[in-house]
Amino acid sequence: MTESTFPDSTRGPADRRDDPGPFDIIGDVHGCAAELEQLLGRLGYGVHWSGEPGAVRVSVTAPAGRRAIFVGDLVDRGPRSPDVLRIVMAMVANGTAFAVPGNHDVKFVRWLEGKTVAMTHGLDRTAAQFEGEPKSFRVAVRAFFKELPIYLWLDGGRLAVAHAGIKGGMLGQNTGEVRRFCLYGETSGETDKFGLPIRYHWAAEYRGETSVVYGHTPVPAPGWVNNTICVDTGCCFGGKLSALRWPEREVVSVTAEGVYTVPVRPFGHPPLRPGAML
Ligand SMILES: [Mn+2]
Repeated sequence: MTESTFPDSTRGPADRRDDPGPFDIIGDVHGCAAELEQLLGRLGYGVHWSGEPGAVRVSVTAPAGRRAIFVGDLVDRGPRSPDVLRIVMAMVANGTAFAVPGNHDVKFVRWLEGKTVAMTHGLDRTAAQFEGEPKSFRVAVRAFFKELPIYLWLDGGRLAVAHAGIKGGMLGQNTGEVRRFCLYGETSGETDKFGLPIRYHWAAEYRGETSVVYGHTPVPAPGWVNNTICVDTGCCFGGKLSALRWPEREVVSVTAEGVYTVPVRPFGHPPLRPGAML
């Protein structure tokens, strides 16, 4: 995915430091609707489908006082991106969830807008799944993503959520550099032998007091690195879909029902940035 796909597709940050939660922060869903329903159930949410094929509706209830937060990358690679969007859009609309965009979501929106994008990294599957969807749904999906904040800052400043992470000094800012980091993390601008962008392990250098919860890089299991935790456990690759409960700091995971996309790069944090100061 090239960074040229990042323009003005999302809003600035959402300063919700006055909101203490509690929250259930959910990693990259990537079209895995069955696992999302299962995870939401484990967390105490109720997902209720109604309507006919072609006019499906969903409503979601939350456990008392709790809200979900999606770290982005709702689409691509998995079998049911439209249903994932239906669930998350219903939750954001009724106040039971917040969400931030991922790099896949931004690229998908550009495809929805008819712009020229490479049909790679699972976007081809999402496009095929949208063939049967009405224009009204496409319009609603685009509007949904356009309204999302680039990152969330929560709970008295103790918690931040961004798709690929955020560095301490970036909190409160909304520059192009910050927005690019939130979507893509620390990259070198080059691609590796798998054709994927080279990433660096920014979290290893993190020294901030704000806990940062992010996704983007599939890891075998969520674990704290300094004051950060990655909750992308590669569900679409046959791994798990995971949530971090905040402030409890408990991880809840469900196992993928299948391998929807064969991973080309092994799970795990990327290498340190050359010259990283630890
Ligand atoms: Mn992802």
